[in-house]
Amino acid sequence: MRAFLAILLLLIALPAAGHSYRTQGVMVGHVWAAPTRGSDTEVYVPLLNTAPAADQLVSIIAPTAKLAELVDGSSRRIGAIELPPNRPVVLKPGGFRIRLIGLDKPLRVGDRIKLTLVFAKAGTVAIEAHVEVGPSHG
Ligand SMILES: [Cu+2]
Repeated sequence: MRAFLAILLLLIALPAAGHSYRTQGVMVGHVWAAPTRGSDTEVYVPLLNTAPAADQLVSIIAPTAKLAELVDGSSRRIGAIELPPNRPVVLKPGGFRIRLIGLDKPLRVGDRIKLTLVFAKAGTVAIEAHVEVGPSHG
């Protein structure tokens, strides 16, 4: 519960931090990705569905990768990540997350990656992931 509140407060505070996004019904917090080993990476982000009904993250458009997919905590590809109403869902290392395969160039700390998140109901939102060894905030 404490983590829940912390994340919720963080998401509310994030617009002031200047690196967050909002689409109709979903708030998107600090987006980050690990520097590459090989040509793949993972992308992590807190999401909060502010709509009254459940939604889903269904896909990612990543122009600089051959393949972008959603995976679960066992690294298995999944079709969607559930977003219950008003409950933060944090894509993080070892949990649900985004995997980018076949990047067109190596990612170094400080680089940015443009992505578009596609939600079942909330539509799409263009975002930019910061390449970091760990989240610089959020
Ligand atoms: Cu940020």
